Amino acid sequence: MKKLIIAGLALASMLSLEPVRAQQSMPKEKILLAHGAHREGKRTDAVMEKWRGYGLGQFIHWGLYAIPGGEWNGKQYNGAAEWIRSWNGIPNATYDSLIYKFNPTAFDATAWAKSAKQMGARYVTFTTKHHDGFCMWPSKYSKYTVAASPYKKDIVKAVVDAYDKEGIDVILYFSVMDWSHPDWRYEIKTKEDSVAFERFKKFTRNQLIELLTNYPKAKGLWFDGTWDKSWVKQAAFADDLETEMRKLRPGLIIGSRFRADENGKRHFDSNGVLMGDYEQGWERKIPNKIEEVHGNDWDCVMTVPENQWGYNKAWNGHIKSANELLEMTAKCVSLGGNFVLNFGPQGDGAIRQEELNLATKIGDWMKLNQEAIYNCGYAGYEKQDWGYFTKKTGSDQVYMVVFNVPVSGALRLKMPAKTKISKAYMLADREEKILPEEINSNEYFLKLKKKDHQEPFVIVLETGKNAENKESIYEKAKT
Ligand code: FHN
Repeated sequence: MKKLIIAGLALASMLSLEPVRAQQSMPKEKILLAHGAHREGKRTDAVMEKWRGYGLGQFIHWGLYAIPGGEWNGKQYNGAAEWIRSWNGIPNATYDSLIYKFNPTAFDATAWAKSAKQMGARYVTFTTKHHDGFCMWPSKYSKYTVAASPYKKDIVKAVVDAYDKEGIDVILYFSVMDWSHPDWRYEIKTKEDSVAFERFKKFTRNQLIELLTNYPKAKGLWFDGTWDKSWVKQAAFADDLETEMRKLRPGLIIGSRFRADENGKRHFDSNGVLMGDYEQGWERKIPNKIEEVHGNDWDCVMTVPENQWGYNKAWNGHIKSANELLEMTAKCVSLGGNFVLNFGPQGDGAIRQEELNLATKIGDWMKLNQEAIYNCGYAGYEKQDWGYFTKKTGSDQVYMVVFNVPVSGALRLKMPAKTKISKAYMLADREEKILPEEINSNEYFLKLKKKDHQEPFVIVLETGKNAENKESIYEKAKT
């Protein structure tokens, strides 16, 4: 009996020492699933290791919706510009005839890729087909593609080649929901719906295999439009298709939006385990604590205005500044995720000046400070008021990405127990050393030489083990 209790306690303490687990919320007993997650915990292969270290990415939403740019017959559509086809005022056929106007003479994939490179993006997610169903590649399974537009040329190929040339990995965005396909259904209510949806499933499979075959340089697929009942009920089909795609392209990266399990659970299966290689639920929101990401890989996709992905002429509401976006980048990296910033090129293919300016500003900062963003992740330190800690993967190098300097110019720093600062200096100027002043056990002030910083900056911390027992110097308050 005694032995049993000891074994139980040992197991319990082992469990509590374990890092945050992959599961979201574990049901009491494990449910047997035929189409649940294929793996628990993070992928450990080189492709995914690279993905994990990207830090910063670019999202591009480009399609026919960029031509009206959120405006139809002089009226402004209040939703996201790429959803304008769903607006009551517009007959579908009228929207679909935008294909005859699609001739983006200012489109220059190399210029896009160079701007992304300058910004510091290490991967790009590009819309091959958004909800309207228009294909940016000459798909042989659809007539609604670039091939039938005045432009004619394969845009996906141009993007993949140009970004690949700049050393930026490409992920292909694909909306399963397809508003213009006659066999698409939101829900399957009748025998006819069921027959039509079977055809739609085949069509979807064909297009995905076609994309993977045509663009072997692409590293992954970014799924969208997978929330409707019709698709959620296709657990077996989607599971088989995922297996087929992974077989065709070993190393392929697929997020948690692709398929549901047989109980209709999306992102996390009925046992609370992530389905896919990374959590894809962080859209226009960022977690606040490491516990919220459950030990999984994740990325956050973010718009510059509140909710506009495709080009919107109006560019209304709060427009995020470069510093706000950099703060989001640092926050994501500090919690082990990547930050992906969206761009919505115009109908003529040019990227609007406001977005180009943001990219330049972010890139200028990244040039000096990227060391704190690339191949970095959660440092294991308590969050502090001045900004975010990041840590170089596989080393003890810690970075303080500072956004708020107190009026005193002294940054308060709480280190984990028995960790000392052996050196602190500015990343942008390594000669600018900062002497840490110890103010309590594992607590320091870093007094900045300059208080009026206009831009965020990074301090590098070289840390070591604190062998001395300082408990006797700093007595804890008796309460
Ligand atoms: O409805 C889309 C939206 O237009 C946009 O593509 C975003 C990007 O993450 N995804 C969908 C909503 O989740």
